Amino acid sequence: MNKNLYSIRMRAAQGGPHECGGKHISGAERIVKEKEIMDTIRQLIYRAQQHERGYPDYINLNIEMLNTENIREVTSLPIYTIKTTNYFEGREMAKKILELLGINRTIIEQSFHHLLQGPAPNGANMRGAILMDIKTGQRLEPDLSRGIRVSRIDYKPEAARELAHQLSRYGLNNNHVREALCLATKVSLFPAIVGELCWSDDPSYTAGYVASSKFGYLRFNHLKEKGSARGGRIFFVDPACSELEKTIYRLEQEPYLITKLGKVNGEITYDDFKQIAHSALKGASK
Ligand code: PML
Ligand code: MG
Repeated sequence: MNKNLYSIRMRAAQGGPHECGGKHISGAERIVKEKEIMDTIRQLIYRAQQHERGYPDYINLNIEMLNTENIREVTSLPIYTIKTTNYFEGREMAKKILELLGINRTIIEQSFHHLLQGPAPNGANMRGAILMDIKTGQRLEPDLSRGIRVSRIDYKPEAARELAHQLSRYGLNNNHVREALCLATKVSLFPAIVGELCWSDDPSYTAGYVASSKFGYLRFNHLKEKGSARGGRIFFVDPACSELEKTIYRLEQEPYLITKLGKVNGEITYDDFKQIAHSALKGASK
């Protein structure tokens, strides 16, 4: 069993705390044993101070013992990289996949517009995710500056080691992929959320993904232009869900550990994806 596990969360900003208008620099988190706390804190602070988005003058660290009985052990989503040569192509494919998830094109265009313009009321990126009603496009997160911060997530050490090994085969063993897969896996397990769209806010990292329980974690090496600091996450919410408050609480508070890995695949074409989607949709209708 998981004995005495701790959630350690770091968020860093420039120009003061996020709550006082500081610009988000970086955020990361781990679930570790007591004896690993000090090393983990050092790694997270180092990460905050080395970030390409700037040097933080505010770093918040949170250390909390978890009730191990409440930790859910789950399997990560299967990963695929859909071949793209530029971000126009990547965005168009991502939009088509979101349509297959039952979201209409107008709402999808609105979601892209949010991430491209900076969705916080002051035009900045958000630290957390946008929640968007797929029928009306209405934003549902209680705080439009902060968004929903999915938290208390990590891999069990054996799963983390195996993932690093699998991702290395495709040159994908980096923090972005490992952490985004972990987050997207948790989010995909909530029936209220039909899918997620994300791309990085780090100027040098152009990749992003569409994730869902239906199709898995579908990455694109290009969803934005290099040099752009615009990025973030949108969770598409099924309006039939009557338990939004509970879902938000669980996304932020409930601890999840990935103990098993879904398949880590290499690059596929959009036509390959169509085959995968066809089988997934056929399976779901049985
Ligand atoms: C981020 O780290 O800012 C989000 C990364 C999204 C893409 C990760 C990937 O390459 O799969
Ligand atoms: Mg970032």
